[in-house]
Amino acid sequence: MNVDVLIAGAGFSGLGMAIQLRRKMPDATFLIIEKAHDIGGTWYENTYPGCACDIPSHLYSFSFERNPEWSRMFAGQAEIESYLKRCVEKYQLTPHIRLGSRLCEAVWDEAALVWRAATSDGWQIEAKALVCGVGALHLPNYPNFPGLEAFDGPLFHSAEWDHLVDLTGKRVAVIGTGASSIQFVPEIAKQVGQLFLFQRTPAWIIPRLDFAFSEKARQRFRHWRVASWAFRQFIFWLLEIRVLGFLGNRWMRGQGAELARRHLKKQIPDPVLRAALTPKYEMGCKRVLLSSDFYPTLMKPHVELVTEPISYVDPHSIVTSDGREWPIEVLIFGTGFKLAEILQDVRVVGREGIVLSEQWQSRLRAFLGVTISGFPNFFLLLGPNTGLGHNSVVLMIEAQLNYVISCLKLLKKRGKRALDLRGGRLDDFMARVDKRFRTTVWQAGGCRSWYQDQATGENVAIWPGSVLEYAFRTRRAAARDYQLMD
Ligand code: N01
Repeated sequence: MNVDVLIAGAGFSGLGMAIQLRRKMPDATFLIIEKAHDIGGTWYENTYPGCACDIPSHLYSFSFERNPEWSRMFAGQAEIESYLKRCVEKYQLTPHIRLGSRLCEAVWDEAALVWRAATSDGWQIEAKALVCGVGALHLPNYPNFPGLEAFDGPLFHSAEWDHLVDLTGKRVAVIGTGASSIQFVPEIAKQVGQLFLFQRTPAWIIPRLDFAFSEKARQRFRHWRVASWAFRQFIFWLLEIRVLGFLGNRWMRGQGAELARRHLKKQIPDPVLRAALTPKYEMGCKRVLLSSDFYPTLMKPHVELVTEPISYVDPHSIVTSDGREWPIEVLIFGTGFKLAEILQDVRVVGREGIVLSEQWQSRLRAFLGVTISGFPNFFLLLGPNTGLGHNSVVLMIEAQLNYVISCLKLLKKRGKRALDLRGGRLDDFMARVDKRFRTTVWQAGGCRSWYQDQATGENVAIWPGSVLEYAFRTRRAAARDYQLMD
């Protein structure tokens, strides 16, 4: 099969790419391949109880496909998934999506200037451009505790929730207190008999100002498009200004930390528990979490926070380093994802036989998080160093979609067939990124996080700047950055 653009992944990134191709390059042919059996990416895979967005929904959606119907300030997983499905329907993408088809290999054919891709379901696809929207957070991290394989009960990860396991009245252990865990812990606590929550590092948590939009409010968003635009702008600026704190403004960070401390003090009257929940690194170094029901859940008599490190797991319990045994029937991992392994399972071979996973062995790197020297017409969406700690990542995706479209238009305008990032551009870009990190809270905030390469400590996930700056830098591809080929 031949297409102009092959897109891997049918989440926000991949679907956004297809929509922008439809809108801005209607003649381009494209195909989306998706490993899962439905569209939605993160919002298809994560179905744990309480799964929701922690960015206001009006901003966690495409600017070109605003949704006046959001039921709440922070929509739940099912509603976000339906939003994406509506986008698919509206732009008639279904015939262009191949589900249950994983990208296994993509090899650049230097003679024909095309990508030759192979999928898990045996398809061979020839594409002029390859866009990779496979996401950064989809490989569940299962810590390897001694004895885990002998655990004699159901065990699953938040991103692979086993809905067949009935938690009613059970003794359940949850490991991890990150963004996912603080969403499902309050939900399952309503059902379980006993909950042991194993915390390695406490998170900074601020109140989650969630509320349902009234029918009247939705009517206004529906009838006055300017209302949803203005609301979106309001949220954008409210969040965007926070970047100053992450980049080094101590006063601003102090204000955030004060809000979080007050929230903790108000909800956790017990000073011992409060101390255990107080972070010892600077706010923002790890993702700042939003919850108004996590702390109250920890106050419930059948919920216990365990801060001793886990030593091993045996068939019916977890044993901590103080020798204490925690008897459990179900084990749930809220332990996040393996970031460094993104695209490691896909053989991407560029010019002169360079293999992407080998090139990335020392570090994940891409120019503006999107292009890589030696891999012509290959584009990453939400690639390295384009995640955010302060604003909606959908804004970064949109900026990248613009950039990819501008690359494709550049080729069209110049009558060329391929572009490859010039040597040196990536090194310069990465040097600037690294230099910037030195003063940011991500580097200087005294924590280790999944944003960093676990071996080197380099931040490989976050964009060390504002969304505005990123959108400006990706507004158009500069021909001087690329070698154009025909
Ligand atoms: O994962 P996490 P997550 N032993 O990596 C702990 C996005 N997201 O799935 O901090 C013991 O944040 C780990 O402890 P520590 C969002 O970008 C978005 O919750 O490393 N504990 C931590 O407490 C988020 O950042 C939404 O010391 C271990 C937890 O497990 C990202 O997904 C909603 C351990 C992992 O937290 C990941 O969130 C949910 C071990 N060996 C998620 N290994 C939105 O609403 C790890 N931990 C948009």
